[in-house]
Amino acid sequence: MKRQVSIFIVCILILILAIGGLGNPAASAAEAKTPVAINGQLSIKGTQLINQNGKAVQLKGISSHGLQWYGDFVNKDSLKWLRDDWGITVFRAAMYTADGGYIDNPSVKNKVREAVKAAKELGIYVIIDWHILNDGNPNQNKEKAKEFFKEMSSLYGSTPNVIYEIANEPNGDVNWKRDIKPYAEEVISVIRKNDPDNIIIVGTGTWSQDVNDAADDQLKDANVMYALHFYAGTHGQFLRDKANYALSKGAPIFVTEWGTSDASGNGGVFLDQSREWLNFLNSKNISWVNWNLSDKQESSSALKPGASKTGGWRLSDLSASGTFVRENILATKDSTKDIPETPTQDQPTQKNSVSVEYRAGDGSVNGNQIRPQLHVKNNGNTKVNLKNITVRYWYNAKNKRQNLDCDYAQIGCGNVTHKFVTLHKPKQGADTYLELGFKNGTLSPGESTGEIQLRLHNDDWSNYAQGGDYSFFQSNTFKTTKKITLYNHGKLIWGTEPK
Ligand code: DCB
Repeated sequence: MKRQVSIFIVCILILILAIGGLGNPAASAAEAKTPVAINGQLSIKGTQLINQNGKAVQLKGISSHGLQWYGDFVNKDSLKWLRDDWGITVFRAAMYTADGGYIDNPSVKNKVREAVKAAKELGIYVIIDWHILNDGNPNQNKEKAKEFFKEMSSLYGSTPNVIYEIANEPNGDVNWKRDIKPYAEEVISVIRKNDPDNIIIVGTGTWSQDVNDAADDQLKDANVMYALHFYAGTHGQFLRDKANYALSKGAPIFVTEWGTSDASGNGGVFLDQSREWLNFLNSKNISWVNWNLSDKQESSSALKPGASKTGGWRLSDLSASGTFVRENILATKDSTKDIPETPTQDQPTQKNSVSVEYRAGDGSVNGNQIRPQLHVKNNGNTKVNLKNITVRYWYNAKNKRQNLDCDYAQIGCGNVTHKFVTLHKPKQGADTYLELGFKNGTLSPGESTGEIQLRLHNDDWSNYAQGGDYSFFQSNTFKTTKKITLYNHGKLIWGTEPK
């Protein structure tokens, strides 16, 4: 009888173990095929980060806070948790140079090495970030940087996990051509002696916002990307415009740092603005890393004060930012895709489900008003939420302050919002666009907004020369046009932007 009982218990135990094993297929699958096992050596094609099979890859992950302050959160356990529970494919080790960082305390380098070792064992990518900040000109510690990256590249030259970020955020009186580019050339040549191919990311002026400057004067190395950083409470469309400009010039972008907070790392959180940014980044397949993994009492921190330093976080341990970031990494866990053959400007995913019709409100080309009249129409078979849709009318404002009147809209002028955006670099037929948005309402399949009649004028009521404007053409009947563009959540869904 005793014997039967013990056999019974053993059977139960085996059963429990078996169920436990089956119950966690995700963990065992992750063990088998890690992000680096799948993607291997990264490189650049056009502006796109690609994997060893030539497929586009969008890495997503989180950055440490300053390793000299919050290095305890960086260890194999926390990274494993982030890989398995958050789905990160990349981790960034932010090694401050000033502020008690590497220059005064070179031993923080050991944390970087610990992070790389863990990343190798876990099969995730890792960014070694030379985190300049108060030392805004990277040349200030150039010799130290060369020494550091010489050592890192000699250690990791054949480790595909590693990405080098050689200047976090140049800022202050610092200029791409004069300061950053020459610095980058020297550091890159040091790295390339030991490491022929891993990705190198270079920061840009104004805390890594001036990707346009880098795009105008790019580095020669084939596997270089440029850092774009944003804080959702501070930086909006003007910075996405810079990113678009850089991409249009063929400059690859990596968002190695962004926050749900304002630019101080605190304030907010600004989740709507963050969502707008992530939609943009996802639509362009741009890799991103959130700031930051720490429990510091500031809104950009992912963890609540006192959270464990070794992972195992319950949802209640995550801050509002951490919760949002985790969800947005998990949302698109499998992030390799085939690269579309045609550029995103005229992409095949354009299903023409929403389109725009236009007519010119008066016959004059050189008058003191521009009078576009439009309909936005839903040709698809699902309902469209107008709140997500924006419309751009592209034209030349020649640096004059712009005004808009809505004369009539079937859906109500009060429902139509607008802004004028001056392009950082003018395009063919446009130095500006008028962007319309909608406060609410939906378009059922087949439905249209009905007429929206607009009038633009210069502040000084001087004349326009509409003849050269991208979106303008003379027609007194409504015609479908692709030169007025439509966006869903900021993603182009109709038309062709000017070049
Ligand atoms: C960047 C830095 C990063 C900084 C965040 C938020 O700086 F790369 O190190 O992190 O963005 O400001 C913050 C931490 C704070 C810490 C502070 C100083 O979250 O806990 O006290 O660093 O070490 C930026 C980014 C953008 C702008 C300004 C800064 N901007 N900045 O656009 O004005 O001055 O630090």
